[in-house]
Amino acid sequence: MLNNLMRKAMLTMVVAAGAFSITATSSWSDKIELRMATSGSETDQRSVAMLEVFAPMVADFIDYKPSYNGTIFAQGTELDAISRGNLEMSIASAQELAQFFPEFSIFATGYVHQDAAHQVAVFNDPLMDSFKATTENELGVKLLSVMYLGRRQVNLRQSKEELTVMTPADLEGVNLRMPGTDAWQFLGSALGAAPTPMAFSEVYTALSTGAVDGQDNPLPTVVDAKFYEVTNQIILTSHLVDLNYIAISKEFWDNLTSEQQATMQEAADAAAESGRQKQLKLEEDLVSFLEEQGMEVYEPDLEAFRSHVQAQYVGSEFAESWPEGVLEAINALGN
Ligand code: KDO
Repeated sequence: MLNNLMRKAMLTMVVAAGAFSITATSSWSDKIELRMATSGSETDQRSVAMLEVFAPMVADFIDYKPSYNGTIFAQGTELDAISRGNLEMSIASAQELAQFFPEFSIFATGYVHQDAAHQVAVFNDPLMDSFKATTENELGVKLLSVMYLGRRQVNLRQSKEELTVMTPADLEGVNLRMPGTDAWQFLGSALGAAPTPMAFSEVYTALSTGAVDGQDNPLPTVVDAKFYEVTNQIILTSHLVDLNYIAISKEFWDNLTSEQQATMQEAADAAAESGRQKQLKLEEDLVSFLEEQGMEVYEPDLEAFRSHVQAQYVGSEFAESWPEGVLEAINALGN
């Protein structure tokens, strides 16, 4: 009798355990792996927003797998990897897209975007439709949402006493690291400097050894990457209100149900907004932090920079690629 009871109890436990593991297994196997690669750090606000806002909102059906600091895919190779089916998502840039489609350089042009709100208005305006369609149809990449990277500033090793920068002429001969694509190099030249192409992951060492004189990035990046440890001044040129796009494989997107797509779109927009607000708050607070670290932070002759930079783009190969009327439409969306 006892044996029978124990046998039944054992059997019940085994079946229950089996059911649990099947349930557990089936719920995990229902999740689709989504690999996201970025050259940004794990502590960068865009990465944090993707992990803390995007991932939980899609956790019912997505197994989110982020990789940072360009470890899996070097900066600038992510879009090609997505296009080839080797990656599902990246935090992409207009400058990288301009390597495939030159017209994207309009969103990487100095002094065009005015602020974070302007970026959102532009991304959601019908003027973006042809740009989004091109990336989907020709690259297999869907642009889900626009992220705020921040206002890019010139950041130099030299002290202000050694080199005071008030106009682009003061940057002549300065070896300024810029990211590797043509649009970035053009911006570096438009600022008046001598640009050097270099991946983000190499910048700290290059500044510490003097291989370059400086770099440009928003203040949150200068702090997150600790560039203030190896530089002495920041010139508040605000030469580019910079952005990134949450870019996803179109094939991956098309395989989702319409409900899953709606959830993922909502999650991407929520993550972009969360990261945007944190970056804006950081930009407000970090000038004093950087001055406490001994950095000299000052505003140059902004009108001299704005007029010089914009003059370089007029008649440039980049401006030739811009669709008729788009610059005017972007400007009309500003304040
Ligand atoms: C950089 O390499 O300076 C840059 O700011 C370029 C951006 O488009 C973006 O790739 C960014 O690096 C990385 O996300 C690291 O912050």
